[in-house]
Amino acid sequence: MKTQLEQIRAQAAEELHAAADLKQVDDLRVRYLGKKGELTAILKQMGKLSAEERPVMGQLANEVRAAIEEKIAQRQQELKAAALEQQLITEKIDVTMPGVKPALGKQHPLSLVLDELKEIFLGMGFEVASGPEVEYDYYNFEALNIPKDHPARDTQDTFYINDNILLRTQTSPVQIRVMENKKPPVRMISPGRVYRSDAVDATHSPLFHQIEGLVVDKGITMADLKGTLEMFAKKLYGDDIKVRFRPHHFPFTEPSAEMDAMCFACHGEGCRLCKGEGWIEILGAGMVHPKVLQNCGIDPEEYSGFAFGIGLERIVMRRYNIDDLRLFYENDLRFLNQF
Ligand code: 2NL
Repeated sequence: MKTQLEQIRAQAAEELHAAADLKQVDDLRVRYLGKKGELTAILKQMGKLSAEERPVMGQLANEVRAAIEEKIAQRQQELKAAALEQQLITEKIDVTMPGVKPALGKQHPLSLVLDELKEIFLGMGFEVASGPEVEYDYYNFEALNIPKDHPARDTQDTFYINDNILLRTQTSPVQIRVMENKKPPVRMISPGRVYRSDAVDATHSPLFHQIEGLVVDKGITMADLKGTLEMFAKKLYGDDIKVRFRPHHFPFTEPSAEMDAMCFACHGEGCRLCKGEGWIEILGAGMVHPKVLQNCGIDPEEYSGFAFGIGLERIVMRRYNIDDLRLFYENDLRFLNQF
């Protein structure tokens, strides 16, 4: 038995030394030390030995097991170190190689200019509010004093979801909701998507963007409207830009007006951009109709306000000389990369 044990020790050492990978080492561990392994098989024969021989052989068997275990650990260590070494050689990174350039996105011209407009109004103490694009007929029309037979309510212009619910045609419903929930003073803008049932062409789109603004407080007058909006035009187009107000009509404001700014390209001389007019239309505005204030629970005897609406696409088209509205929604990179 002694010879057998010595033989196992020597053979295991030799085979472990020759093992080429961790899998082979593990196979050897099972073969020598496992439950059905060679060493175990010998230990099972210990019963046949005499009482004097048994402890001697037992000790030897333990020594052999310890020796094999050590050899296994040693070989595993060697193989792991060799594998790492190999990995370090083959996976060497050449830091002088040119990198892969990540494709950078760009800001859409609509959000570029919207950010600028927001910044102007934030600077004048306005807050930015948003609200649902799917609205009740009440918030989009009724509360704004747009009567049932008004042409703006025609199904040709409005996407109705059912009798009560529609896609908002302006962002005024956001302002109605703010007035319902907040005691004046109110100083806010509401930028966002609006929807009209229009056929697509160079100047029409069923989806476009509007920025509406609203100021409500005690003693607000037409002078506040004119001063605020003139300041806005100067911040947008430059301090030397003049504005003019023309009478207009909106159901939700009284009186109502449209504001033109002197053409920023020709400074009033008349050019292609302003179609020879010298002026370009910037926005619609007016003093909030008393009925609208009343609808929101604000006493028109105590408070007054002004409101305005700006079409974002038109501002951006004139800024960058873009002649077709469809370019904004097609996401053609040849277009988008120009901004
Ligand atoms: C335009 C005209 C306008 C308003 C929008 C408004 C909102 C409330 C009350 C009263 Cl809650 N008015 N909004 C007022 C005047 C004009 O937009 O031509 N937009 C492109």
